[in-house]
Amino acid sequence: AWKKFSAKEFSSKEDFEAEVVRHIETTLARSLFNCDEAAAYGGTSLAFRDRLVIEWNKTQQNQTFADPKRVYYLSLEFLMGRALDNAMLNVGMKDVAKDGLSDLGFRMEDIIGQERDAALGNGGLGRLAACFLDSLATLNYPAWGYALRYRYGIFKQEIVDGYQVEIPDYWLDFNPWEFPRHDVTVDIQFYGGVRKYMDESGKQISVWENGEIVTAVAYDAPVPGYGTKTTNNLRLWSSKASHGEFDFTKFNSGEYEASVADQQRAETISAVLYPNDNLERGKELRLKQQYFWCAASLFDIVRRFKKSKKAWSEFPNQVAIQLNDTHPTLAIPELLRILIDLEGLNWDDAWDIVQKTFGYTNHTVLPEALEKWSVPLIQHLLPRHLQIIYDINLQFLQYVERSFPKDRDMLGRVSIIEESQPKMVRMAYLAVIGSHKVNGVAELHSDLIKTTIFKDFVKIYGPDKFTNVTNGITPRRWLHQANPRLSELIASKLGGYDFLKDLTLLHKLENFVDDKDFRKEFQEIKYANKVRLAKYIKEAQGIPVNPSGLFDIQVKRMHEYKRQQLNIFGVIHRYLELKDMSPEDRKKMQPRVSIFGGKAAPGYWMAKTVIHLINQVSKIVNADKDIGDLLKVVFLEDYNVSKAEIIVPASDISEHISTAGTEASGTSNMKFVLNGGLIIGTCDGANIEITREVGDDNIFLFGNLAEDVEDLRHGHFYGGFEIDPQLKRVFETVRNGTFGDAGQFSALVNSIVEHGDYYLVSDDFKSYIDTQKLINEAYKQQDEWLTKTITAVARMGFFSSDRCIEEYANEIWNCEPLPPPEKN
Ligand code: 26W
Repeated sequence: AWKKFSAKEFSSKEDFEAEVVRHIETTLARSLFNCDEAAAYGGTSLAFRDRLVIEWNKTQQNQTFADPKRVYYLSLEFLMGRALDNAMLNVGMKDVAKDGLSDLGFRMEDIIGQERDAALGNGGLGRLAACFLDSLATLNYPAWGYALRYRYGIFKQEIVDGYQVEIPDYWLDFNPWEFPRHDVTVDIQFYGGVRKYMDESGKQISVWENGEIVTAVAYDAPVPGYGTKTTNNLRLWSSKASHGEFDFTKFNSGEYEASVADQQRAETISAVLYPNDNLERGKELRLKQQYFWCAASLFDIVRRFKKSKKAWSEFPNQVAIQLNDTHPTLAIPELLRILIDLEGLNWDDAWDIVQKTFGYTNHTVLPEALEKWSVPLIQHLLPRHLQIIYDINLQFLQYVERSFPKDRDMLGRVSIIEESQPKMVRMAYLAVIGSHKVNGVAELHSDLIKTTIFKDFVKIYGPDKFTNVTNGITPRRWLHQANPRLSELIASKLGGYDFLKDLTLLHKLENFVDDKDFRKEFQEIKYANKVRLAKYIKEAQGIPVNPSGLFDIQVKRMHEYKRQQLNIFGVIHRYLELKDMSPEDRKKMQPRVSIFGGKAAPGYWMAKTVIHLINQVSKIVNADKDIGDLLKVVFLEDYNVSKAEIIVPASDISEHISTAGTEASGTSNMKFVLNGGLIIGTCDGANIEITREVGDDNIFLFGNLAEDVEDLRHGHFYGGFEIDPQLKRVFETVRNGTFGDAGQFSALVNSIVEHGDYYLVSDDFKSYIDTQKLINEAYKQQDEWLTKTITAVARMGFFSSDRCIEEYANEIWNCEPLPPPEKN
């Protein structure tokens, strides 16, 4: 009889050590004599992975048996970061492992630090998807994530002479967290044509044929929940040449190179993550990626549904599919194609199923980010889908015409097809029409989509189709893992770690705002986290910073709408002010460290110019003997998830200063406050709800409101505009070459003074620097400051992604958790 592998926790550190050694010597085939940190990381990961895999198998078995409604989260991006620390948290026994590693001569942090980030995403949208997977598993929802297995994740950023340089991120050399499923494959078709004919009963049949086939191979990664055995699945598709396609005639006739070239072309589909954030460029390969992933995922979902032998009308009771932005919108026509062309359903039944199955989340209102694909491109690549999209549009427009016979422009406005040259398919409209619910990601954003981009659709479908689900973050990674000492302190006061599963319990911390010991320790932890970041800055960037200064941090993708330019102009203003002062006056000033980090899309010249300016300012200011510790400027290279885990707990003030109405939610704002930092921000995205929760004494808001943005922009063109004299002085300094490269930096200034200042930098500058002054003064009152930060932490419970997932489950997916059986 088989002895069942026991998944129980390591019984002792000796037990753990033996497992690590066994994996190093056998699984990794390495000699213990040259066991380095990389090998120790490998052995440790494999030892924990064994435990994870057992629960993963059981969870999947249990879900197959119970066959509940499942959630499928379709996202082109999952910014997972590192897996080992999270696996240890969820399996338990990290302490045992720490002791064991120490016996073997290693430090836990070093071993954790060996892992490369799984960086399959650009920014907010991808990290949100990763937080959602964590919450779904923790709350026992039967849920799968589907994405692409990119060979290259988001590029690695290097700063060379102050400029961003992109290095490929080949992350798959050694990845113990993925399992290739060479037996789980799907053949995906591209190009070809559509043949139509009548069958015996006179029904019109469409056959998509003679295309090119590429095979999708599944790679699975376990997603463990916290405090539960539930371990869900993230399935990533990799592309390879199909066996049928691999040209054996070429192969045999000596055209070996040509046949390998075909193979490489197929593999190109899943080769690289597109590094654009909020910018749509209409590239054919990107559309191929989208279809390849949607078609493979839907085939998989339908295959799983068919095993249960239920009627098709049951499909929406078994399957909820969430579209993470419009990137997976082709799943809508693809499901229709499967139901109608392959399964023989009629249009009305198929359409009913599709609408009930899909939900769509919008993450941006920036016009340049709204996806549109040219009709000729879709015609060429996906001829049958184009027909289906036209059929959807026809049905929809007929309905609109019946409902609004008097509004003559309505049809043109809401048509899925934009009548441009060439014609374009508006993916967001297709997503709205094909889904039963559409949500924004923070209250303001959800209101904005109803009054701007989807205004007509609110008239057509009524307001109930549109809803809000304010984003959240997982407290496991963003409190416990990133800030273990704070987590431990909170646990000591609250009587355990229940708050990691119910973040609203943090409110009890308000009872301790006046507790001297608690305050002292809270403050010490912040300081220790700043020391840790200062050490990292010294190692990585060679800049010495004083941890007692005010740490002012802005880390996020580089984009004009996020306004890193406003921040650096504010820094320059401060520099000029300090230079003007007498040495005595300077002594009264609050020392500051301005820290920036973030990647610019490789083709985004203006964002790269801002990076360059920050680095130039850093060079000049940091070397200025008059200034010393009063101002240090740092650009941290290659900002990513694992660096965020060091940066976030170390902030005093973080900047969330987008032009009002442009940042859909923001999620790092939540991370910073949860870790005892305050924020300076505009009335935008989730900043507004953070203010509601923490109270307006505990946040620094400034700037114009979203409702005034349009008029202000208009005024820039027609009324002309006044530039604040202090900002003018900053501009002159930038233009006269104080920070080098006067030519390039002039273009940045000109985007404001000559080209309309679209992002309202000049309108918000005064209120921004005034607010920064308030912050300097407030920070000097260390006691009050501490009260603010503790109070804010206590009031952040709402922003857990667990709350967020419960809202999706109840309002959109209509699905229930499936807790693991008591005994297994
Ligand atoms: C097609 C090009 C493209 C690529 C990425 C368009 C749009 C995107 C994303 C939707 C951009 C993004 O990450 N949006 C962010 O989503 C976060 C999670 O909801 C929000 O917190 C951010 O405010 C929003 O910018």
